[in-house]
Amino acid sequence: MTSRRSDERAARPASGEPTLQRAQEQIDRLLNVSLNVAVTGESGAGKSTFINAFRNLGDEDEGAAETGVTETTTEPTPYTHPTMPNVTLWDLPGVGTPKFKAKTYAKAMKFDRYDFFLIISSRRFRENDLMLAKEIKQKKKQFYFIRSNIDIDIANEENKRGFNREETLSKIRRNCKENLSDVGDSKVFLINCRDLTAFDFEELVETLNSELPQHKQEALLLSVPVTSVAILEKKVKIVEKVILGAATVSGAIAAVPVPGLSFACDMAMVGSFFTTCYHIFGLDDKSLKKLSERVNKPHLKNLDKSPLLKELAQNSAARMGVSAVGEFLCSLIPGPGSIAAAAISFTTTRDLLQKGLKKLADEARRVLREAGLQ
Ligand SMILES: Nc1nc2c(ncn2[C@@H]2O[C@H](COP(=O)(O)OP(=O)(O)OP(=O)(O)O)[C@@H](O)[C@H]2O)c(=O)[nH]1
Ligand SMILES: [Mg+2]
Repeated sequence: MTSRRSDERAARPASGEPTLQRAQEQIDRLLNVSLNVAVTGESGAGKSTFINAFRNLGDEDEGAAETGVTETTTEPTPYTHPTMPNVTLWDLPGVGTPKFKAKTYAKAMKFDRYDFFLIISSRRFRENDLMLAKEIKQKKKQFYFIRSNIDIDIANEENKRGFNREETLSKIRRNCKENLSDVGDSKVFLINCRDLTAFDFEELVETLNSELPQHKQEALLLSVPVTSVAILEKKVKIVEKVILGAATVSGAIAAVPVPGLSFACDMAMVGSFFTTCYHIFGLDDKSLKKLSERVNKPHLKNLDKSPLLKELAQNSAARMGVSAVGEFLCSLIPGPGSIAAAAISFTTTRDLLQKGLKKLADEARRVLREAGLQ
């Protein structure tokens, strides 16, 4: 009979880490990728409003950037993403105000420290918008041009005779591109900063995703709000990859139980892994409330919760022991009845993670279906 200690050793992959720990490490690694996004533009363009929407916060919520009808943001202010702590959106003061003259703005805002820039411009293209684009290009950085207040433009135009929504949007896009032609072929996105589910937000995410370095792409995708099924499915793919990467162990080892793993420790890891996913998929109560308001479907925030979601909600609200979530997931997989008392193999842990992911992803799909965001 092999001793408990040698079983343990045999069951561990070359790196010496069990699967769950690896999954947690991979998630931690993603959570630690730093991404600094500068949001710039003229005063009143919608910078702070965009940042709040991106962080899934209302303008009145605790921790939200202040927004207003007069010059509001007067210092470059970092806003950390609530789920992805190393993704920071920098709310820069408006350019071209008496306080921040266009000439000295780039230097004062320390343009070097950002990964990329979002220039937000509302209503009419301005000289300052072009100046910003030139300064950013000069620093050999990338910018994406956001034309905000599109909802207002459309509302103003739609009562005119012969109104054509697509033509109006194309006209605005063309106008921005033409005005930016001095700095090359620029990417322009039409956005309602108060509702990212409308207009070009998804195209913006798609473009950023294709242009950022791989590890930053994943950090970005995990941090964007779930505004559509396409975005949700991208997030699910990343988490799937994390699980598979974490579970890549040799076939022989994969089947061996790991009696040495502490049950309590594993269950805490499973719990914390899925609590992170729960927020990333927008299933937490706050996100559901925001979504229900945005799509004007009050019943969304009171949707019947599956037992797994109930556990996650409780765990998330209490910000304490996460083992109940793990225990619940364990009860879903066939195996030695009470896993608490038995060994847990790498294949078992991988199955558990995959089953949990599928359940959460299905919940998130159901929410989007109910919200009419397919
Ligand atoms: N309808 C609509 N309103 C918007 C949009 N973007 C911003 N607003 C409103 O415009 C006003 C100014 O927005 P802010 O986000 O405070 O603008 P800012 O660019 O941060 O302004 P400063 O901090 O002064 O530089 C607020 O009342 C917002 O609610 C948009 O896309 N659509
Ligand atoms: Mg502001």
